[in-house]
Amino acid sequence: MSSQFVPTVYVYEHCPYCIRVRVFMHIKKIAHKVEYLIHDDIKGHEDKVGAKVVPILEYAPGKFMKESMDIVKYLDNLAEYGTPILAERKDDAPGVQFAAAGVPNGLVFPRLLKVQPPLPEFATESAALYFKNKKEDYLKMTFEEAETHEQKYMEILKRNFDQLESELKEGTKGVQGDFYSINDIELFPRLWTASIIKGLKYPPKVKAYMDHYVQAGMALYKNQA
Ligand SMILES: N[C@@H](CCC(=O)N[C@@H](CS)C(=O)NCC(=O)O)C(=O)O
Repeated sequence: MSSQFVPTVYVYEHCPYCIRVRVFMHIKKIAHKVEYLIHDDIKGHEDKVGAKVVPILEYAPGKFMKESMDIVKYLDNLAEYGTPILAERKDDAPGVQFAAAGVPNGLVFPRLLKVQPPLPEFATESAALYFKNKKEDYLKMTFEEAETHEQKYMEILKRNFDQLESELKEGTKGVQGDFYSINDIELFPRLWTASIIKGLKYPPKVKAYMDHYVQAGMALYKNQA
């Protein structure tokens, strides 16, 4: 990457894999631009990486790569951004389970189409409909039905938060200790995702952990539903 070139990350606002790349760029203080793709603009994705997927990193003019962890590792190992900051992933680190399945999708997906103003990737009605159809297939129920399970999903989320709270260390920036690791790149985006839920209360250690990344520059959802 030439020293004048500012990389661009193409994202959907709601995409946790995109937050992996974005939060990493904030903690490593890598100057970058964020561009939003419209969710059903299939060509806009495929022209760059041959697939309908985000995040996409433009790492040199007209040169693109996909896969969030590949992007993060590529950037972390690029000499022009200094020494690598991420420790290897540990299977037994705090938050591994939460990162895998902490936030029920049924709580999040319907809200993504309710926040106002609409998220940038859902700027058109067809983009929102594309998302709704795809995610209803995935959930095997309509968003309206998912909303009837709200209480059950909130109980699951609360249980998962309590578990995470019991695992987290006090006052360290990363889950492994006072340094960052791949585990943080996996965990923070899942917590970020939950921030769309209006009125959600986080346990204190979880909140302090999240605040660290927010202070580094990775803002949570501005609007909730
Ligand atoms: N393995 C990929 C997964 C990325 C991924 O699943 N991205 C979702 C958005 S969160 C996506 O682009 N889905 C395409 C679609 O929904 O049409 C990565 O880590 O980058």
